[in-house]
Amino acid sequence: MAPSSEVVISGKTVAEHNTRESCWIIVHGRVYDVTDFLDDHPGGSKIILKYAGKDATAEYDPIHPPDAITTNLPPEKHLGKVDPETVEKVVVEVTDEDRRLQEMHAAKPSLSEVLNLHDFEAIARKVMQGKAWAYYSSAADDEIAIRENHAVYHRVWFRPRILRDVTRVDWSTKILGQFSSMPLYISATALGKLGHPDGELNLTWAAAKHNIIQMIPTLASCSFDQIVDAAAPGQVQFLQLYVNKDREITKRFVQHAEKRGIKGLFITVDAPQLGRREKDMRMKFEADDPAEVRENDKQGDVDRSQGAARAISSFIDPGLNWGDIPWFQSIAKMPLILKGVQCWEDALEAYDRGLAGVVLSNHGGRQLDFGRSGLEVLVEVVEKFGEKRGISFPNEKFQLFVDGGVRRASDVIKAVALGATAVGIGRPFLYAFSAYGLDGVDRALQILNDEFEMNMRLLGARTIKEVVRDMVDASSIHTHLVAVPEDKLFHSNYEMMQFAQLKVK
Ligand code: 173
Repeated sequence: MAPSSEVVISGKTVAEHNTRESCWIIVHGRVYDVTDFLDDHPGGSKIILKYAGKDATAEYDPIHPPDAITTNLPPEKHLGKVDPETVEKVVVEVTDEDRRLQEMHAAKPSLSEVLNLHDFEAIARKVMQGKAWAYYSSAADDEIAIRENHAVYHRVWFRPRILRDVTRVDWSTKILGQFSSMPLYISATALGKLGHPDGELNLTWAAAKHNIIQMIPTLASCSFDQIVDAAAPGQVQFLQLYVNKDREITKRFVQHAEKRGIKGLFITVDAPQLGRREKDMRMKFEADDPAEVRENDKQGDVDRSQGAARAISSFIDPGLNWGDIPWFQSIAKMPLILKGVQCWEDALEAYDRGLAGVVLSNHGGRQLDFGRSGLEVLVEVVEKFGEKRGISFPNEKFQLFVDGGVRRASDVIKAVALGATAVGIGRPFLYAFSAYGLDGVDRALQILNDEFEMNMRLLGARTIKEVVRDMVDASSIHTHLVAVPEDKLFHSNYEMMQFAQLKVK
């Protein structure tokens, strides 16, 4: 809360500071002098100048962690509170795009007509704002890895067992010692409010209802505490961590998270720099006035590589290395897991250094293109751990997770049969809440549950323990070119990449 002695400034005064020479903005009812910060803003000065003298909250909210402005500006630039009565309401212009999206929203199928996770993607693509869709759906470079993430599941086939009494089937499990109704968790994804005003809270609420674990992202649109506060009593949450160059900030965050009851820390190790997501980059430019973009290009003011994600990721430390692991072990008691491991050598190193597990992942195909799918890496990791350390999986002491490309309970079951404790699902839940809010995520989890019941019975597995290695044939997993039926559902959602466009009418 602001101290009661806080200065109150009228909206009219704020409005007078609307130039590059003196630029004040309002965010969440507070006034900030950002004049000296303009050239340091990772997203460029232009976007701030657009709101000079005005309330920038609506633009600020989805892109920034809630405390970005207070931590980045020195205290003397926090000018005080604005008198809300005196702020000229920003008249939000209803654009043709807004009208089109409203129509699309009204035309959405009812949730009972949504039958699988692919459906959410197809609907989200139609109803989401272009920028949000581009940010969520984009992937690195030529987008080969994102497609491989899903395609790899087509190279694993089942060897079901028959004549077992499958009247009762139970697919609940434990993840890092915590109960989960299914062997999956909601993976961390940034900027939830781009898709829906309640952002990540949609995931928290749905996870509570279904007894599923949510991994809270460092770069959520809602604050960490909001997300923890929204959890039901006893609800389990994990935390995904981007490590700050300033280790004190990371230490405070981790220790705060532990105090708030977080049950596992997933340290992201595959993003020392953010991948190039060209769909996202192009969208930024298409949304701008082309003449203005060219003008700015000349001035060198706009860096084409700076999408929203890149802009807010500049704090991430590319210097993070194995030597930091003992430090993490000294500041946290909860299980530590490396997220973004892509070969058996690194998985083994994590094991030898006493970590609790690894997420085998190429970051949803958004980082290094041609990073292999988590599922393929899983097969190699399990084999080598057997060979080198004589241990088998799933294993309670060191747990393997996989994420990327999962759309069906059968995908999850394949990963479990190959040795994963659980899989992470990210984008499908974003698409679900972008189109339908909380009800969408609830439906997505319900669909997965229904799929589990059927698949467990048809596979002849009554519990997750009975989902064993012999139930799958993964002999083609390392062969990237094999004749398998194309997945029409996935491919009709996949959007062709674009080339740069000529500026002709
Ligand atoms: O994949 C991402 O978009 C991501 O991890 C990220 C990283 C930094 C800022 C925003 C998103």
